[in-house]
Order: sequence, then C-alpha cells, then structure tokens
Amino acid sequence: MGYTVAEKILKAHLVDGEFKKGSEIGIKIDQTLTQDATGTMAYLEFEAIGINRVKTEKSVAYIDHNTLQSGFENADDHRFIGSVAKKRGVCFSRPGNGICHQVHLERFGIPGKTLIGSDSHTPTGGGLGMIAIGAGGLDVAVAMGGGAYYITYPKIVKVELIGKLSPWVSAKDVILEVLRRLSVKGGVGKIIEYCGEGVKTLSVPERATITNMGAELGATTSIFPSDERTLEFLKTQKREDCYVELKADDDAVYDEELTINLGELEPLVACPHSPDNVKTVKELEGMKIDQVCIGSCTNSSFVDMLKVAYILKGKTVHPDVSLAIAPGSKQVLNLMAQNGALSDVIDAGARILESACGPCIGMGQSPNSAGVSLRTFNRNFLGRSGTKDASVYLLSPETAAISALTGVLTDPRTLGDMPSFALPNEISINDNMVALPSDEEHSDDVEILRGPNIKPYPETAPLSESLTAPVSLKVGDNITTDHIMPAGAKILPLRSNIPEISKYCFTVCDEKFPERAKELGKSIIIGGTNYGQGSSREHAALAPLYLGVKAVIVKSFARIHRANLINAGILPLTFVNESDYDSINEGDELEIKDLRAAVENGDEILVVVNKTKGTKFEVKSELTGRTKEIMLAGGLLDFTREALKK
Ligand code: MIC
Ligand code: SF4
Repeated sequence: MGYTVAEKILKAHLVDGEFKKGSEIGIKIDQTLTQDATGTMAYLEFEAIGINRVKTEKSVAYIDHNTLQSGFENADDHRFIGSVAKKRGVCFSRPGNGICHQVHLERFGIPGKTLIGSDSHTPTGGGLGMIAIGAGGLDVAVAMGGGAYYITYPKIVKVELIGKLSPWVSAKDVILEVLRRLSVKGGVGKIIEYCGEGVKTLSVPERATITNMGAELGATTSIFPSDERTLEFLKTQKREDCYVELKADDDAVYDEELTINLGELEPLVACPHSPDNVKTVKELEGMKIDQVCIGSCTNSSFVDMLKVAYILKGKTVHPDVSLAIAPGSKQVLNLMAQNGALSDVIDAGARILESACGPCIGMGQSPNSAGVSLRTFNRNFLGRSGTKDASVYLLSPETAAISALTGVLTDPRTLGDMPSFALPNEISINDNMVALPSDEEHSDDVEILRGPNIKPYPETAPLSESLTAPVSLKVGDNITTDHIMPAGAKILPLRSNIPEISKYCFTVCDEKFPERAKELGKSIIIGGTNYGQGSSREHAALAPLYLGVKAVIVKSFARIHRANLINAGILPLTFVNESDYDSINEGDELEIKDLRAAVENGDEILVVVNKTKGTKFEVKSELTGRTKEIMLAGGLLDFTREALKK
C-alpha cells in the first residue's frame, strides 16, 4: 500500500507509537516557530523545563502580534524574547520583519520537514510541502527541548484540484469553497492533502493561502506536494538547495475525497461571524461597506499586493471607506517599494500599516459602530475586530481592492481582462532583521531581560482523588478561543501576566465569569460542540487554570484546545449522551468520585453525579497512555520535569 505526502513525512519522523490510523503517534520536530503573543509564555515554559539550548534544526522567534506598544508591556515582551532567543539558540525575527507565517515560508520553511508553531496558522508551511502544525506554547517548548510532538494519526482527506482558476478568482476562493463544503469542524482529526493537475497552476504563496486557512476547518494541518512550482519559489528565495520533490504514491489510500474544479469557482465571501458561513459575492453584491483591510498571514504575499496595486492604480478609495493595507513581510513591502506598487496604493489613499498582524487580531483599525468591514483575513469571530457590533466579511484581495474603490461589495470579475501577476525571478534578499543566536560557548554571557509584567506560569497540582465542584459557566456550540480568552489592543499586552489577563476570561460571554470563578475557588465549565475552535493560545487554558477550573465537559472539542487543557492539567470530558447537556444548569454541583483512580485505571467512562438535581450522567475521558500520565502529574510541565529527572 502506498502513502500520501503527509504520511510519508509523518512516517519518516515517527519516534513513538504505532503508525496506524487513530493511534497516538510521537513525531520528531525539525523546526519550531513562536510569535510574541504566545512566545513569552513558551520561553518561560522552556526555561521551567530546564534545558539550556534548543535541540531543533531551526527555531525562530517572531515579533508580529503585539506591535502597538501603547505601554511598556509589549516592548518588554519583545526584549525578553530577543534575549532568551539569543541565549537559547533561537533566531529572532525582529519587529518589522513581518508576520511569522509569511516570513517562515519565504526564508525558513523546507519541504519534507516538520514544523510546530505556537500559532494555529502554522499550517501555512504546508504550502511548501511541510508537515506544519499549530500547537500550544508548552508543546513547542517541549519540541525545542528535543521532545516529540504527539498527535492522533489523522485521517487523510484528498482534495483533488482540477482545471484552472478563472481571471480574478483566487486561492482565497478555493479555501472558502472547502470551508463551505466541510464547515469549521469538518477537518477535526484530519489532514487535508491537495493533489491533481490543478495543483501546478498554483504558486507556493497561493498554496500557502489555502493551507493557512485550513486552520479554520479545525484540521490538524493541510499540505501540498513539493514540485517544480516549489522549486521555482525556493529559487526566487535563493534557497533551491532545500528543495526535495514530494508526491503521493499512485496507490496511496485516502479516507475521504473531494474534487474541486478550479474553473467553476467564483469569488466567495465568508459572512459574519464564522469562516464557514460562505456565500458568493454575487449574492451580496452592492452591500454598502465602511472599511477594507488587506493583509494577514492568509493574503499578504507580493503577488497579492501586486493585484491590489493594479486594481487601485490611478484611482481613489471611495470617500465612505477606510482602506488599510499591511504587507506580510519586510521582503514584500520592500519589493512593493522597489517596483512602484507601494506608490500606487499610497496614491490611491490606502493607509499603510506595518508588516504585522495588526487588525487581524484587533490591534488597531477596529471598525466604526455597526460597521461593515471586508477583510482578506482568516477569522471573523464575533468581537475579534474590537468592535462588538461590527460585521466582518472574509474575502480575496481582488474582491477587497475593487470594493474599496466602489464603496460596496463588488465582484472583481467586473474588472475584465486580467494581466498575469508573478513573483519576479530575481529579488533582493536581505535577512538583516533576523538576529542570530549566540554561540553555545558564549551563551552564559547573555543576560535575560525581564520586565515587571512578565509573571511566572500559574500553579498546578496533581489530579485530585475526587472532584466536587459547581458549574461556573454553561456555553453553547462553536465557542472560540476568542470567546474564552479575547485578544485585542487592551488585552493582548497582558499575555505574559496570567493573573491580569484572566480578568478578561470569557467576558465576551459573561462579564461576571472571572470574578465568579475566582470566588468559587474550583469549578467546572459546560459547553457544546467544537469547543475551543480557533487559535492555539494556551492562555485559553491557563486563565481558566488560574481561575480554578478543574474540568470542562462538552459535546466535542477542537484539537489544539483539548491538548492545551490537558497540558494545563484541566480535565477534558465529553458527554456520552449529548442530551445530558440540557439537564445541567450553571450553579449545579457536580461530583466525580474516585476520579484519580479511574484515570489511573484508564476507565473510558466516568460517572458524574449532579448533586443539585439528584441525577447522574456519563462522560468519556479518552485519555491514552501519555495524556493520562500528563493529567495525573498535573499538566505537561510537571510531567516533562518528572520525565527529565528520571
Ligand atoms: C490568532 O489568529 O487568533 C492568533 C492571534 O494568531 C492566535 C495566536 C494567539 O492567540 O496568540 C492563533 O491563531 O493561534
Ligand atoms: Fe496574525 Fe491574524 Fe495570522 Fe493570527 S491569523 S497569525 S493574528 S495575521
């Protein structure tokens, strides 16, 4: 039996477990990346594990999320990360160098390698033929220390691309079509692997747009083969020596199949407040808009910017619209400056932002009250833009740019003929904004610089014998990590201070939650399906940990968040009968007797007594060998420390 591209890479990196669908496997990690909003914690955790230097082939620390620096906090985090990186053997991509995923694709990604990053859009690297997975900071810390990364051997979904995109229809429309078909939970436990003759019509940055937003499917990752288009991209980056060809065997076996005829696609748009709420642009054409934002790790490549500049050239942004553009990296911004595209967009009235995440994570550019914002980003969760009653629509740079001129949602195909846009063969490469780490023998001389906002990892405790605690919160389906631990300009600077940031935990759903949970001392959260979808931020587990949450009982979990809960020592449980969800109310006192013994025995089913209602229901714990040990130890940090001692 042959293998798919993903399986070949996983197999070559297998260090633990049986290479069999559904079983837990440990893979060796070649590269890691962190960004500043999750990075401070990840490096504090790396320090707490107690290893001096990273053991990966390449680890890079990016500064791209918290770049507003409206107080000392962000700048302190940057300085801390820069100093740790230097001491511990990590390359440091300085603020200004660009968004982690765009820069990593350009300068560090290598086909056939494994990468984990403390950011859910790490699968961007799948555009280059990598197994690139988003993970919690603690998992990344362990991988930096040379530890394996554990996943459940996923199902592989084959997405066969046939034909070629029509003019003004783009890679963003491909992934929006996949989201329309599979939904935000359709990818959980799966790797999405692209193949077919349509693949070669897509350049690496286009492929990366598709794998990037595969995160919104809940997928473990997404991947393209590595072929002549990959070589072409690496040559432009003067990195052709990294090239290896990777393709699936003819007799590879897939678990599910999907075919997309690129030629039949039309411009699409994801409507509020979910990336899978997809409609055609035609259906909504003419909708009045207030704001357009172009950029983010999904759509900020040079070719995206060339298209935008072509559309804007010689025109003026509509008087009722604010247009903001954030090129994805210093390389992209510089190329725009060199070829005149920058001048075209400035001249049209675009507001040029620094090469960073910016508005995508609510760091500035919040829309006006009840504003309609068109964004080339990947997430439009309620409130994420910083304006609670705003309506955010996700779409391609082409649709965004033309709409910025007309003031209403507009189909870019009205532009007529499309010239061909391509990355030049020869570009100037300058990695001067990547600081290299110190030599190992000089690392003792490097001082780690900590600011007053940087607080240690919250306290953990081994799993208790039994658990009796009230329900502090009951929420519905598709709760995102933006609900659990919101971001934005006010809250993001607190990422290295769990006591402070926990004051905002779940406030999108219930303003009183942090206070209530703290008062209760220990508590349990009840949720619906796909709980914890979205970002990789472990703060969505660390803040509840700090607030005393001991268990979360839901209908189903999103992959990264479930792993983060286990890493934090919070018990993730799912209902055996989903209807039991209805019988529980906030305030009910729940009890799980002999919890520790049951987890030790590997009992699959636990019985929960609702002491308030006088009823009982069953939940699944699904903790396997390793995750079971982590839970018993009180989380991954304690587990790893103990393992190292042994
Ligand atoms: C996001 O897009 O939500 C983020 C901000 O990049 C997060 C990481 C974070 O919360 O720091 C992600 O996607 O993992
Ligand atoms: Fe940054 Fe937005 Fe990408 Fe997250 S999704 S890494 S916030 S650009």
